[in-house]
Amino acid sequence: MRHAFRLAATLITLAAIAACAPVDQSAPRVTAQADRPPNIIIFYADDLGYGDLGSYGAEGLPTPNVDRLAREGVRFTDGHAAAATCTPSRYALLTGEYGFRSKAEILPGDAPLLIRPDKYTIADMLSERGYRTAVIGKWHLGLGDGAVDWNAEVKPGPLEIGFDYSFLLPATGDRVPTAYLENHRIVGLDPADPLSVSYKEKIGDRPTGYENPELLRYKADRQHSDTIINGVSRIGHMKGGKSAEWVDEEFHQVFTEKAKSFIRESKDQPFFIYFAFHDPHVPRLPAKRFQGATTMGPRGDAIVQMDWMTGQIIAELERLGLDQNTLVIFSSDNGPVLNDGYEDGAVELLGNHKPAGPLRGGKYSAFEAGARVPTIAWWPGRIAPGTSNAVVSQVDLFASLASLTGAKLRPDVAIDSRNQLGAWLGSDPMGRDLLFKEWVAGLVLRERDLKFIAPLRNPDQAAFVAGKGIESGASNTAQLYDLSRDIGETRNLARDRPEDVSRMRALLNAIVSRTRFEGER
Ligand code: NG6
Ligand code: CA
Repeated sequence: MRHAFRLAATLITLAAIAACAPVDQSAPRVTAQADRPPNIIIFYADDLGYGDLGSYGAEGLPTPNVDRLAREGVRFTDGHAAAATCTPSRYALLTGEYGFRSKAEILPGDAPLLIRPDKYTIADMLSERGYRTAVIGKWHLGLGDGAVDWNAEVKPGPLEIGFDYSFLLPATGDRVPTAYLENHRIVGLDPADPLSVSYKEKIGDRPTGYENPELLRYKADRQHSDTIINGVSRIGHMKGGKSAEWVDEEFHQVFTEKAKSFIRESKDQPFFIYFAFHDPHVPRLPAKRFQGATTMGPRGDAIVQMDWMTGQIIAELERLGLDQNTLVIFSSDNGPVLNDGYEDGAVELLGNHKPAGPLRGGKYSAFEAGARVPTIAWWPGRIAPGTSNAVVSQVDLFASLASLTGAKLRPDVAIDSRNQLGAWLGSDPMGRDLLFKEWVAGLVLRERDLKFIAPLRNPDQAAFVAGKGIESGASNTAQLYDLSRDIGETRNLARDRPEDVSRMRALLNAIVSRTRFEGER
């Protein structure tokens, strides 16, 4: 039924495109590819900061493949994830709704699926428009309904929320289970050695970081000191599943190959790939060929690895002649962090590199480095090369891609997502008037260059951010910054401009209490 519907949707799209096409007998015959909506790939880095690419000012960090996308496409200076941490950013990207509406917070590795099957996702929408859809890489949005049996079919998961194919790192690299999940099954599992995980107590007989620190490749904080896998202790305990254990140093090859084969298999119909890198999230264990690619240690080398993966996938598009009909978005789920639980040299070897560029804060933070991230849109022949200062948010990809593919959205779905297609394709220089963002303990609103950080009742909520050497932005009073003059958020204007503070507080409250999409999409 669903397939029949999809086929019908594809035919309608093709008919609509054909109907709009001017009839010109002398024109060369249009190829099948040109008749269809573009393929869409979202490359989504993990913890990549605003200053972490050559095209965003980094030196000593060779990222030629992503820099090429930036040079040939639109490079945004004011592009944002919806939040300063992974789970709510990904939630917003896939649902078009802010994470706080569903209490999206950093999840343990055994959490249930946060996006419930009845939620309409970007993958559902593209699927209805005739796309073949895949998610490859880091998930971290929960799986299953509660107590997951990793030895049986693991569901609901991506396949129940609109994806046709999934190949996942189930949560994060630093959380168990450290095994790939392909569609509903853990890959390479031996039924005689069942896999289970516990986030409460030790299970199984693998050594742990807290008992056997001498076995570790990197010293870790207490949270990252449970089961040791591949010489690195993780968050949570894992028992069994030996044959399914991943090798972190193989991620680059494994995920890249999965994406390339999905592209090959899907080349005759429109496809959508949400390609979620693990790099440069902790634990940073780049493959041997990237070790030493920078003088910054594993964090820098992991960024080079991420860049290589991007280049490989783009090369496959080009080899198949699909590049002219593929929209590529490149971005990150949140800003940078150096020590996020492991002593891997990220702090000591940083040198002069500024992962956040000129911005204040970092991952988790209310300051701009929390969620302002490298953002690039590339579509050869369709997007003109250039730099855009438009304010763009990943929450808008849903409605913008709906507009691109001709989908009509009901007002009760993707309620925070606006059609900003013009900004995303580089023709609208302004983008959003209001930009709402979450950080690990609170909310932020920008009205153009004016930035309001809502006060916290309990600023201690953000204490752990400071423990990572990052300025959290937590305060029990409101903050107001004028980014046009003060990109580093050093002068709090809240006292001098009480009307601005109260107006922005009201605007923010209106967003929080919204239940439907209002206005035009
Ligand atoms: C935190 C982890 C951190 C990282 C983060 C998620 C601790 C002390 N820290 O809880 O290492 O895994 O969660 O990162 O446990 S994110 O990019 O997926 O949001
Ligand atoms: Ca992240």
